[in-house]
Amino acid sequence: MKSLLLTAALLSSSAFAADPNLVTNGSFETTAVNAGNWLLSPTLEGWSVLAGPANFEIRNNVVGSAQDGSNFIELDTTGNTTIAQSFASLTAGASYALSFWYAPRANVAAASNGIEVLWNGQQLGTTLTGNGGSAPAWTQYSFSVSALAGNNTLSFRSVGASDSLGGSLDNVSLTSAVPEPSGYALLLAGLGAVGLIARRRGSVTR
Ligand SMILES: [Ca+2]
Ligand SMILES: [Ca+2]
Repeated sequence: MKSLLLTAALLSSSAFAADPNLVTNGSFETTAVNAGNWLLSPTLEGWSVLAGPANFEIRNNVVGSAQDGSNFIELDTTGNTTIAQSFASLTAGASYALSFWYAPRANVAAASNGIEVLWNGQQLGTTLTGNGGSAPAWTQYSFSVSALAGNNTLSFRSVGASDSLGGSLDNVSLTSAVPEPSGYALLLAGLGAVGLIARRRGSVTR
């Protein structure tokens, strides 16, 4: 009895546990960068450069701290770039929750700090920018996006003055916005088992 109830509870809780991040290397931590340093890399796990100089600028707590982990990236590398990640197995028509953190670069004017976020080539929201000041803060942005059949592409591009100084990005996540149908099925199965046990127990003890 107890073990059956426990099983039902575990089934229902696991069905509604936080969905995993579908973004590969969304926090940009897989490339080793010395603390307090930065580098230009032609590769970055999970990501590709769609436009601009063919490098990623990965920074380890230099000119600002990472929002998550140690690394973050700056999109105006040696010029404005567009980086992207594609998702091949999303459910067509389903909604997904996109989240990321943006910060303007310290002591860089808003006209040079812009970043745009695009889902399947369509811009989400407005251009993110800000006057860096001496200690710029990270800001989280969240969007709901709908998946098309086939590949879906998330991209970020730096805009404004292309001068090797620009906005930063960290902690990108994409998660399923609602529980999967299998999650509901597991929950219903768990509740059904509990109800059946309760009825049986009631008939015996009465
Ligand atoms: Ca990070
Ligand atoms: Ca710039």
